[in-house]
Amino acid sequence: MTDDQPTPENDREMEAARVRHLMALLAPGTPIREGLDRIINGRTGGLIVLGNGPEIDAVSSGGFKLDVRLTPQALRELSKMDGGLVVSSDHERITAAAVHFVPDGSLPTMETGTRHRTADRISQQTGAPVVVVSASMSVMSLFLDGRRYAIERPEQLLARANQALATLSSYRTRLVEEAENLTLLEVRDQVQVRDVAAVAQRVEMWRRIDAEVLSYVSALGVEGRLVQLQRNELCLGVEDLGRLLTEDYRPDSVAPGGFSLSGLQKLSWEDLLDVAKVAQALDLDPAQHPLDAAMQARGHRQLASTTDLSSRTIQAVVDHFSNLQTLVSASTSELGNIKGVGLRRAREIRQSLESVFENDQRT
Ligand code: 3AT
Ligand code: 3AT
Ligand code: MN
Repeated sequence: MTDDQPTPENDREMEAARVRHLMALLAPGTPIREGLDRIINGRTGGLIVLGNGPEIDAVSSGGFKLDVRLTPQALRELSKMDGGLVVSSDHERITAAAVHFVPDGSLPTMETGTRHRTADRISQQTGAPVVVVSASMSVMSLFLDGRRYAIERPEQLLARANQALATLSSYRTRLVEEAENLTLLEVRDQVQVRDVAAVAQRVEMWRRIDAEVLSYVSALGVEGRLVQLQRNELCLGVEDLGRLLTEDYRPDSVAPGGFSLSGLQKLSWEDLLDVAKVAQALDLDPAQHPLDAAMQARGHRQLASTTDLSSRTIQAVVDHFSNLQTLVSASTSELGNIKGVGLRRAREIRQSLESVFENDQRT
């Protein structure tokens, strides 16, 4: 199965990506959001079609054509009239006001109020996103392709972002523990498929929560700065860890590009918790690579985490040895003879690997 096939999951993902993008365009700090907040604070309502063009004209009747810059003030004042607004696709201009929209009344909608029913149908009929500010409920919604999404207030979003950050932090702790455990097993040459899959699993779990945090950050706009800063702290090293893991353990039988953590993105949460399914999603065929089969690291991760060698030099060192065990037992002069290493770096490599291995003997 290729990634660009139009499966229901892909459709949902594309839709989710579009909603995230729109939520960022409607985030605090943008003129349109400031206008929407003014409408709410003034206890009036609004119906705003995001995007203009012939499809929108076809469902518009009455109102006034105009072409004014979209400012928070203009949005609020023009929304005081009955009817709705049309804004340009780039959210820069208001192109019509006091429009009575007449979308196809046979399109299904679960909404009750006329403003919300109309917004839902405009979006279904034209594909344009439509924002509604409810006068009676003081809430904002985004209608897109037959669905309604709440545009949440920053304090609601912040509460959930902070929860997600706490989860991200505990997942990070757990991931670091799994990676340390893997180091221990590498030193003892006792790594099995299940141990590698366990780290991959933790990286993917972390990534999912991180994606959630990022969607809050973009929906929070200017209010999301502190969440963003905390998130940045919690992502240090994780992406590298995922990459190093695949460089260390991709079996020679699996083509480059296979054994990729992105394969785990397709797993449901339930399947992700099952290491056997994780191993399979990493292209490790259970007949050839059962969970208790031994694996050996090439040494990318240890070299990257204990030395400051460039990735090119690390690659040269790794290419020279068949795995971490032989690398560790190599002499300084053998290391030094590798192209791009030299004696000084060879000593550095020896020292850092020795310290990893000695740590094990002390514990
Ligand atoms: P007011 O003078 O404000 O009472 P209006 O003609 O300006 O009347 P509005 O657009 O303010 O009308 O709409 C007021 C309410 O009328 C909103 C909605 O509950 C109801 N309404 C409007 N159009 C319809 C319709 N086609 N079918 C059912 N109810 C409608
Ligand atoms: P509220 O939650 O009351 O704001 P609603 O969905 O209950 O929204 P209403 O029937 O109360 O909607 O109508 C409120 C206003 O919505 C009336 C009118 O200014 C605007 N509106 C309703 N239908 C349309 C339409 N077809 N085109 C443009 N504006 C409309
Ligand atoms: Mn109403």
